[in-house]
Amino acid sequence: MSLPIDTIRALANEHPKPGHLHFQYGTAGFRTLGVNLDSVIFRVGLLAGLRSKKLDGKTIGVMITASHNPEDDNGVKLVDPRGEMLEASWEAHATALANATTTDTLISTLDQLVSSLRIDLSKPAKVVYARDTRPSGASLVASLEDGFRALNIEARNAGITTTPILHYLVRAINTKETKEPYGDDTEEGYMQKLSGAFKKLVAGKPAIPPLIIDCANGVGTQAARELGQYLGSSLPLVLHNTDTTSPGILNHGCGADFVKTQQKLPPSLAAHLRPGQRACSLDGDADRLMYFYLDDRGHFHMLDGDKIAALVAAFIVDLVKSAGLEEDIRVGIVQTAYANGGSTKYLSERLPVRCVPTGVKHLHHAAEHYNIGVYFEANGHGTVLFSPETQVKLAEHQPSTPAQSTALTHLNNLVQVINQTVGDALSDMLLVEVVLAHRSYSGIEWDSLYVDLPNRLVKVVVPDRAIFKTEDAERRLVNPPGLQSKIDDLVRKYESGRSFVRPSGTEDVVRVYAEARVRAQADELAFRVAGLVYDETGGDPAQRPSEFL
Ligand code: 16G
Ligand code: MG
Repeated sequence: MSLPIDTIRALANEHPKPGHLHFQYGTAGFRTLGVNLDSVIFRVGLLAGLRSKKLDGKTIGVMITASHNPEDDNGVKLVDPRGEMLEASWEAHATALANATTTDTLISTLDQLVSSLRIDLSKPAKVVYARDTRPSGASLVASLEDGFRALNIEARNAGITTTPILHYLVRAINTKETKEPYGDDTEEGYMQKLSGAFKKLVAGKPAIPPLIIDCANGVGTQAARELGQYLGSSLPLVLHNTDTTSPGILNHGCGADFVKTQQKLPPSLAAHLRPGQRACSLDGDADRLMYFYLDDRGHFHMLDGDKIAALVAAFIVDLVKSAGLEEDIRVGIVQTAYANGGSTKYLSERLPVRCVPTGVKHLHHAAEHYNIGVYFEANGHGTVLFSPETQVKLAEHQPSTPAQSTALTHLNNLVQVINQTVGDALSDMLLVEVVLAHRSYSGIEWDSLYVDLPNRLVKVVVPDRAIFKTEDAERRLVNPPGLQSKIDDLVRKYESGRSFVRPSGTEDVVRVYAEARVRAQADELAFRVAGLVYDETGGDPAQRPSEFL
């Protein structure tokens, strides 16, 4: 069987590539201004079909979203059959297809992929797709559907939903009628699975006070609303920033990325949050989560991905011990260089910690090496993976005491409450609430598990970020030559100083991170390292990054 060239040609001609643009499938898939994405999304439709055929007709996911980015941006990513990120080797195929300049080159690129990857075109192709609430979403979905039409793909529209729900659906569809069904392959199935496990986990605990959720004016709004109905009084949710139709407000002055980068309360919550009350922010596609609270003096305290990891990992370690499975189940944690030094110290005293490069795919794969792998990025993206063998062990283990039995039941319910396909703000939120309920912690006790080292993140605009090459999980620069030793010399001057430099995978900038014992020192170190980076690339002295500009 060969490619339906005529159909592809006719449809491809309706989605021409803008001549001047280059597209790159990066850590977050393709991402740029929504108005520039028509051809890319059409071609992603084609690629999803090839990927499905290559995997013997398994269902592939396509999510149209630009997460925490501004409203005018959009993007697209592919989801592999178990609900995980697209296999890395296919990122290059996606990039090649997206950059084919004409319909003819697109068709020849497709042909090459089919033969080099030995794709059997007679296999069926199945896809499930969704989008977030961005205004450009509807027309991009139409482009995607043209891509599906071109390859005669069986496509299921999951409508407007969160990224993690789409990942859930992919896994649920592909595990239907297998030995390890992930859940009913509907949004209701997701809601039931998570809320059902949550209710069992908090049964018998004192009533949980209401939790405020900042929905970032994004797609998390409707999912949180629905989840709230399933949860009922087991977890009262109070939703804010729920306007998904007014222009310009998605992720604007709110959402998980705002909280993390500004390290402050979304102004829209100021009138609603009482001292001590727990609140959390989702990002624009609800795969990141930030908790926070105000203390008695009204000071803002952020509980980020590192704090979530510390809370959750310590809880799971304790449950594994209580279940009598300490010798059988190895719990480990995966972080990136952005993890606060305070968290790494706290965690390494309790369990094995690994550091990997930024990006969910790196964390996810590293976490798969543990029996139970907890991974979180400081920005609030993360989840917990239970290996297939561990899940069997937990399901079949015979406890010898009532205490062991209780701990085992909790672990089995955690397997259900956690969305293991990808970081999921709503699932992570339930997980956090479970631990807080079990530990009888408020935000204050949780926050005091360890003290964050003051830190600062600075962006440096450089002519060519591609010259920045890193090693050791992005903690050291190997290029430009000599720059790392200058950074080392600076860092040594600061108590508990740490700093690293890496090119962003999503923006045309180089990022500088620094932390130190006290705030002023962390700021100073960050700006001095940023200055070194800037000088190295020969920028205009007037534009040199400075705290004081
Ligand atoms: C993307 C990644 C996120 C990472 C961020 C880093 C996924 C799904 N998302 O949002 O994990 O933290 O990029 O951005 O992998 P940066 O490279 O611009 O710093
Ligand atoms: Mg996101």
